Amino acid sequence: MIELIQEKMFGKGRDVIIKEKAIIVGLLLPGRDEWQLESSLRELAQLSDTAGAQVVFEVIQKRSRPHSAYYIGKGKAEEISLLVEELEADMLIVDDELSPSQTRNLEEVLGVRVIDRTALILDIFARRARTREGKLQVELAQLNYLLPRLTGHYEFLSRLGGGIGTRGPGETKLEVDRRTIRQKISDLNREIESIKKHRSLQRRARQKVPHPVVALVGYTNAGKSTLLNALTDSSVFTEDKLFATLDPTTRKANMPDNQTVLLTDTVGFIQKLPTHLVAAFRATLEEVQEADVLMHVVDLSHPQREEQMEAVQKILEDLEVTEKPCLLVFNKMDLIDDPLLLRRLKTEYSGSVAISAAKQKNLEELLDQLSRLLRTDWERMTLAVPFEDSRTLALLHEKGQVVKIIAQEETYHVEVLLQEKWANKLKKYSKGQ
Ligand SMILES: Nc1nc2c(ncn2[C@@H]2O[C@H](COP(=O)(O)OP(=O)(O)OP(=O)(O)O)[C@@H](O)[C@H]2O)c(=O)[nH]1
Ligand SMILES: [Mg+2]
Repeated sequence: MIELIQEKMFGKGRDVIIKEKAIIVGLLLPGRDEWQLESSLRELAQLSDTAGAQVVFEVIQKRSRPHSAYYIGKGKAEEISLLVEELEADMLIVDDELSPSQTRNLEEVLGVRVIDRTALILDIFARRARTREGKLQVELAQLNYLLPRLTGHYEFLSRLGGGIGTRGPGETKLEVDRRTIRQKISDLNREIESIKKHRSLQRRARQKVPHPVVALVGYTNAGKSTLLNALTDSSVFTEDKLFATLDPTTRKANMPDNQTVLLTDTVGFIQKLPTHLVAAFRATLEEVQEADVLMHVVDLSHPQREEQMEAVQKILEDLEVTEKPCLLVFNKMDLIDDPLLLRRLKTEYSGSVAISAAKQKNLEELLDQLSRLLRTDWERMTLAVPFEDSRTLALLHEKGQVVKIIAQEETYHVEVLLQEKWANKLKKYSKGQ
């Protein structure tokens, strides 16, 4: 029976290294069609795989709303408990966030760990955090998630041993004592706050040479880091797994018109992104809020492309950045053999570009579109500044991007890119005025 199911779900002959076996479960609620649920569960299976669990069975239950005590119905929970025994599963993974009591009740019926979507994502983040800031942010999110779930739950978990849901960032195990956790949360908040200040100083230093900042945003696995690498000749870590990138990276890129921009790669978004995580990652996501232009990278080949775009849009709204100019980039076009689709998207989303970051296709068109967007923000002008007016010249260097200076007849003719505010202030120097 087990072999049969595994074969059905993963195909024959797949190399199965079983670390932990998981059963996944989702609810078919009114207003949600089966296909949406299926795709959400497929993503949950992918997340489970990234966290090191193998999905051995998938359960769907149709309900009008989640059961307040068990999420699924009690009868269903008992059915699953038989499955757990038969398949020797180590845990149940649930496609939504559970209340502390739902988790506890389910664990009592099943006798194995119950992990919800939030805990699973937090676990992946805990494994992947590399920088000090990333680790602090993940730990804060984990502790905030754990705090209301402590009563009895953790003693139960410790009885069941470690594994997914019990790991902290790095090699540490999560702290489980309530008082220590409260103290830790306030320490972490303080430390993150101080890192945040340091970041904003860094950002200000960066702005002394005010290159426009372009932030890459998009659903996890869309190809943001691959695109950053392609455009800047760097080698940021990329992987065909969810959440390869956690910490923002900024690199310089040269535009066709010799303008320099700063490209920032950020953490990928996902549907039902845990609120604890968004809150904890505020500092990192500020990179997005500080950007002049956004590039929204979409995996063109993904069957849930539209839903993923919507999920990203929602998070951008939460971050209050929808007013920023945004270039829509359809990536992985090499996987698409449908010229009609490309044409349709081009009409539907005017100004969008289709590229392949991995195959470096259509990158020139992307850069052209990007320059166009940047130009709406940065005005290119040529100013005539008298030799003796060294203050204005200094101001141009400080606030603008000086492209070229020619000294002629006691005047500097300065070709410069300026943001609107400064362009207006310095208009009087404009040649031809
Ligand atoms: N076929 C194809 N694969 C691509 C392309 N761009 C990226 N990929 C692959 O897609 C996977 C994800 O790429 P990443 O660049 O890590 O994606 P990301 O958006 O940075 O993902 P996270 O950091 O996890 O949010 C990798 O396996 C890449 O090799 C492309 O243009 N074509
Ligand atoms: Mg990445």
